Parts: sequence; structure tokens; C-alpha cells
Amino acid sequence: MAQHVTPELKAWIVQQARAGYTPESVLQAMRAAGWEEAVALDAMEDALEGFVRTLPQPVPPAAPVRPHLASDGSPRAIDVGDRIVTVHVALHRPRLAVLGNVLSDEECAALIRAAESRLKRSRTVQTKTGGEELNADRTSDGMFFRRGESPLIQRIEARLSRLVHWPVENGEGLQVLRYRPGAVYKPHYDYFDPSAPGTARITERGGQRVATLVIYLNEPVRGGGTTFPDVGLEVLPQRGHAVFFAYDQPDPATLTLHGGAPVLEGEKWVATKWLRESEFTP
Ligand code: PD2
Ligand code: ZN
Repeated sequence: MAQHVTPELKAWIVQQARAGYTPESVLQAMRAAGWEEAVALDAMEDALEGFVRTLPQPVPPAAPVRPHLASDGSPRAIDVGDRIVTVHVALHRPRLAVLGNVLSDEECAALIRAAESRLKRSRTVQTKTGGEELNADRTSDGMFFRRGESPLIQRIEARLSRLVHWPVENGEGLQVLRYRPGAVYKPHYDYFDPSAPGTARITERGGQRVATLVIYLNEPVRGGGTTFPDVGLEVLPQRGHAVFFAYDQPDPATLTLHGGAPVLEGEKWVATKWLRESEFTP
């Protein structure tokens, strides 16, 4: 006698699938209840096809979020709450923008004043060991502010966080550098070399660096541009302006090789904000 598949049977099959029973175990139960294998398989196919259509469709993985400027169109001006930052140049490879009005003249002068007595010959993080070293490739003097250490620093950190859509907590303390005539910062990447033995230790706190803001606090008389040799770009220091660049992987393919060209006359002062993947605890 031909076996007839009822709506109740199909509903029971869906119920078993929802409860997490495997198709094999459902088939086995139907066979035990006297259903012919071919009829049982047809019934399962029929019932489960409808069931699968009701399941939520898989969501494609979201692109990783990275520090970025406003993403709606190519705005010429970005409201960061307490001032309007202007966008002068935007590059896509490397991801880079030249910005104006990031700091006021008074803020630049106040940063220089607060940093001056704390300057020491700059050191670079030594990825071989995870320690720091004096470096002939970097002949500036520098210091780090602690994150949030004064109302001025708090205000600037909050502004930069809003500008690049990245939490204040993921930022290293603001660094101030002074270059005297002849001082340079030879071309380098700001991320930590993944193949270097010290990198694991350095990235324990906050992960990799993912973006940099170099903010110009004054104007040297001659020289001192920030160069990007891969793309033949030189950003010239203008007080209160900044160059922002992001690197979504620690790899030269990001084209973010950059350096500070020698200062030929006068002094150059910058503030650098390095942004980490996650919360940075000093
Ligand atoms: O002062 C600069 O122009 C400069 C150049 C390259 C700063 C940095 N790197 C840096 O602070 O990472
Ligand atoms: Zn750098």
C-alpha cells in the first residue's frame, strides 16, 4: 500500500531538525515507525527545504574597523566638536590625509612650552628585544605626555579621537619631537615588524599600531617635511596642520614608509599620536 506523507509528519520532521536531531537519526526514527526509506527521504527533503528557507541568511563578515576620517563622501571640513578641521589632500594608497586647523596656535605654543623642559634625545623602540635604543636614524629630541595628564592633553586627545573615530584608550601618549638644524628621522614604518623577536612583547599592551597623526607645532625656516618615498609625497610643516595615515596591516604594501627630512634652518616641532589596535596600557 502506498504511504502518504501528511502535513503533520512534515511538521514533526521540522520539529526534530529544530531540536538538533541529525537527518540520519530522524530517518532512523521514521524507518523504525514503519516508513519506507524512499518515502521518508522524500518527506524529509520536502519538509526541510521549506525549513531552511526560514533560517536567517549568513551575514558576510564586516570589514575590520580602522581609524578613519569621516566616511560620507570626501568632506572638505570635519566638525570635531570644538573646531572645524579642514581636509586639504586625501590619498587612498596609502590611506593618508593632510589636515588643517587640527590645533590652534595657542595649543601648539602650549604643547611646546609644556614639553620643552622634559625633552631627551629620542629613542626608538627596539623590535629586536622590545626595549629602546638611541638611534642615529633619528636625531630629534623627544618626550611623551601621559594620556590625560592635563586638561590641554585631555582636550586634544578627545578631539583627535573624534577626528579619526578611534577610542582615546587605544592611543599611546602624545609624543612631542624637536628637530634642530640637521636633525632627521630616516624613513621607517610606524608599525612593529611582525618578524622581529621583540614585537610580541611590545604588542602585548594594545596590539599593533594601526595609524599615525603627525601634527606640526611650528614651521622650520627651511626643510623638515614629512616624506613618503613610496609615493613621492612630501608634506610641508604648517603650524596646526597634520598628516594622518593608516595601515590596516603591518606590511610595506600599505605604502606608509615615511621619514622626517633634514631640517635645514630653524627648528621643527611636531606632536605624534600613534594609535593601537586595542586599549593601550602604558
Ligand atoms: O616629524 C616627522 O615629520 C616625522 C616623520 C616620520 C615623525 C614621525 N615619523 C613619527 O613620529 O613617527
Ligand atoms: Zn614615523
